[in-house]
Amino acid sequence: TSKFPIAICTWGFAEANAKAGEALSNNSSALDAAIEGVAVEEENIKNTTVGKGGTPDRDGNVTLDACVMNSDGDCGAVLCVENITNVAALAKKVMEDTPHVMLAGKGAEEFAYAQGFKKEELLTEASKKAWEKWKETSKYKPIINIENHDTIGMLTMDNNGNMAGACTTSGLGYKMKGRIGDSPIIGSGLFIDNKIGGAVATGMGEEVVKTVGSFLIVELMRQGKSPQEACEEAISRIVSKGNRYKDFQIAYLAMNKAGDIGSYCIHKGFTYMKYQDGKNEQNQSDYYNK
Ligand code: SD4
Repeated sequence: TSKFPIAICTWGFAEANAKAGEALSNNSSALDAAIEGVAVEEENIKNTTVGKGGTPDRDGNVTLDACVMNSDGDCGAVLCVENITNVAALAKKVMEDTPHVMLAGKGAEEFAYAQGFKKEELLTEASKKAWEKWKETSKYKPIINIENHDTIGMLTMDNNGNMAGACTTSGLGYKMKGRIGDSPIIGSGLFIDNKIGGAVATGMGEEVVKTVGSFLIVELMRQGKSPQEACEEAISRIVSKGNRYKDFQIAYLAMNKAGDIGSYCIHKGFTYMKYQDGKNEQNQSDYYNK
């Protein structure tokens, strides 16, 4: 049995993870496999936290955030983009075809059309109905594990042991217009150092950004912590700030250069997928609030 390739991703996105794993087995680069994998959820209209079918902001606009990072340490991101489904692929275009790392809003959208991406309506009938229902009360309270929490973050290791990753989301449901979360922020929603390992985050993005969670995990692994220990330390930075963590969920998933995997979250319920040796399995994460 060979250790590589490996694909892991947040939540029970079996099809997305299998897609990445199979691409890796067919010698795809780590980054292309991750982008192909997450595209399954970007295109899945039943996933109301990623891509097409994503929950809109409070004004009814579906705005997407995504980033990618490759094994050379190059990265790209798009923030608050409308009308484009495959925003992780778009983030790769920013990385490869512009002198920049991030493009936001209309600029990102125009760049997408110039690159041949299709203009699409991202608000589905179902998410429009749910938004109209939400407007009756307009209460904004993030719900742990459900509704607000199905972002896909993926880490891949190819046949040569090189790592990459992608993170893509529609962000928190009914967020303020223009709000950006952790998912497109390199070092927060995603970070890869091909010498050390990588990490991805899902959950209440504001808290991940405040603690630069994914970068923190990779740096802790650099200092000798296992992926599991590093994820636990990153969660501890958040929960040690006081009781507010009771109202939100954050989950981290990490992999080191040896292919060891760790995950930790605040509240029970986070799962992740692992593809290795041709097998695609769902795993439960350990959690803090017992
Ligand atoms: C955000 N981290 O925008 C994302 C939300 C998320 O599943 O993970 N949803 O803050």
